[in-house]
Amino acid sequence: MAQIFTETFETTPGYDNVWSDVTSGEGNSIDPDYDTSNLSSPIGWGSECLKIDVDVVSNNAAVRHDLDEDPEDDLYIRAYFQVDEGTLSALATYSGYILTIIHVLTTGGSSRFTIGIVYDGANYVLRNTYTDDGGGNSDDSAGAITFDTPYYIEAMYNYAGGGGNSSYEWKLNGVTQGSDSGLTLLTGSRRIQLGGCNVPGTSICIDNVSVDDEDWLGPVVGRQKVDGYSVLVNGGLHT
Ligand SMILES: [Ca+2]
Ligand SMILES: [Ca+2]
Repeated sequence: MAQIFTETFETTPGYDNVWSDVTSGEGNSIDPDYDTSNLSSPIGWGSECLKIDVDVVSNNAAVRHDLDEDPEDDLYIRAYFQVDEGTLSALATYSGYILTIIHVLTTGGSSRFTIGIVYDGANYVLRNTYTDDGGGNSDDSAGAITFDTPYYIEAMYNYAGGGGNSSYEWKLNGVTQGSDSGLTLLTGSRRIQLGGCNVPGTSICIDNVSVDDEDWLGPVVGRQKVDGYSVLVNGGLHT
């Protein structure tokens, strides 16, 4: 195999075929048809993206996809995101709280890694938290995030058995921000969630999510027609 799925949030092939909403209670919203003309859009955002608004932190607001097969030993994921000025202001108010963008879990719901935006007291940065079965680890991106600007995140989580041979790496706009090896894991990745509910008054727009089991996806570099559908061309090995 190679590319497992791509989600562009356009009308075809259909959000409901890929994602289920993870919500509880009222006060938050999930819009898989958000009009990208409201945004500063990079190449390939098309006319619609996912927008998740959070006002009530006690209620979930995320979307979830379970991979069809057994847990993936090698998972590569790429997602674009952008936030508005009000969201960054809210993050500053709740300094240290994370606005989740990507969260990958095991079949049993244990966290593999989470990447989100946090205000560290000086800058808005990405915070990455990942686990091996001996405990948790985290690091922050080197660069500051600003509003109304599209970025893309990539992460690789490799399960190589339980002997301490597993590894992890994550990137922002194609530049490695952190990596680790020698991880002891009990299983691979299975569940993918976008968004998360930690900070009231925030919203995040996400688009062009691709998952692969062989190699980095890289950036979106264009579109092409396949079987009558317009699909993304990714800059990595698998296009
Ligand atoms: Ca849509
Ligand atoms: Ca789109």
